[in-house]
Amino acid sequence: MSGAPLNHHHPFVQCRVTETCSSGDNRLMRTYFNTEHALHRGQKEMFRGEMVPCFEVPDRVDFVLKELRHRKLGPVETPEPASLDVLARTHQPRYLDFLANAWSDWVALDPANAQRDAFPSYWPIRTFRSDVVPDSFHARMGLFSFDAGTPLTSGTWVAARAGAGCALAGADRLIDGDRAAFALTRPPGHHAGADFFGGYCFLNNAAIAAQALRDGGAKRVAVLDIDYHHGNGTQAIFYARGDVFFTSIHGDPRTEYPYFLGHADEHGEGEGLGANLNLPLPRGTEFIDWRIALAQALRGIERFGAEALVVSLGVDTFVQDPISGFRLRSENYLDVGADIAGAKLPTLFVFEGGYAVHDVGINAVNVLQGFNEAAG
Ligand code: OKP
Ligand code: ZN
Repeated sequence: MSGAPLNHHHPFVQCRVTETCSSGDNRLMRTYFNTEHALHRGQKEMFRGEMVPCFEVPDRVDFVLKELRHRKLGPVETPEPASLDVLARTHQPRYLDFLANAWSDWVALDPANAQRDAFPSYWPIRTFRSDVVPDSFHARMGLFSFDAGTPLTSGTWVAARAGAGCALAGADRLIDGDRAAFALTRPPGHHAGADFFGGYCFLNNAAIAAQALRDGGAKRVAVLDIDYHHGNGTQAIFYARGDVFFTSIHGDPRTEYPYFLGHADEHGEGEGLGANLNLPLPRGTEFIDWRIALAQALRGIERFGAEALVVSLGVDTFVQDPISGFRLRSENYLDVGADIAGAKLPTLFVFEGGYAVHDVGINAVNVLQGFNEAAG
């Protein structure tokens, strides 16, 4: 982290429009790629009572990387993994401690566990206590998770930590004055809360970046989540805070994962009241209606007065996505990027979902290219 203190020369204060931001390189979008990502490679996931091959596979980001290089979007770099101190700005220390030791705890139960991924089976829902961290590893898995569809593997912690480092490096780029950056990483992050994993997510990369932007001098930061699934973790992390605005366009939680959060009447609480905007849409929604919701989200961000923007970039809104229900086409993603550029904010894209593996690269890079072309 650069840790640059806020002063009157700071880009966040000096300019919200790209032409006046001269301290960084505005022509290229730098990508921070998690070279450790394949260390997280789940074998199977629980899906409706059956173990099925994981949807969230290493190939996903390799297709994006290939497409980025093909279109010469900008340089690709790999930063240092996130430090525990920086992660603790967003996640609870007891959760980080659990994650860091989970794999060795799992294998300590039985050496044969080294060959199988770990899953939770027991959860402390209403009426149970969550303040006592159990000695049992099985119980800890449940305490720190919310679904059975997220395998914890031998390389999960290392991969996730390196991924958070990519999000942090991207935030640093914006602090140094760049117009935009891209954190290309998996596992994704937006379902992970301050102290829980789930939805294929362990560390909330977008939230970690938003916090780093705050710590780097941006007074108000917005997170725009355009993944098909509601970013319950990001919402929860900032729900009571007035300094980070969260807005999300997603499948209606009445029928879509993660089911228990993401309704339109969730507006934030306390200091955060008014700083949360959910735009749930029915399964089957086409781009024309999705784009109206995007305009509404962007109006919310403008009204909030954000100085920097983090985009949770999921492309599982694609018509052919195997686990999602919106109907966006590849060419629509160019418009998505252009619309986001219209916010005229320093923007960090953080890769999230997208499971139509062969199209994920084209779709994600279309957003970035559409952004670049509109940003000029
Ligand atoms: C993560 B991200 C399929 C059912 C849904 C969880 C979906 C997580 C999506 N096994 N499982 O938001 O793209
Ligand atoms: Zn998703």
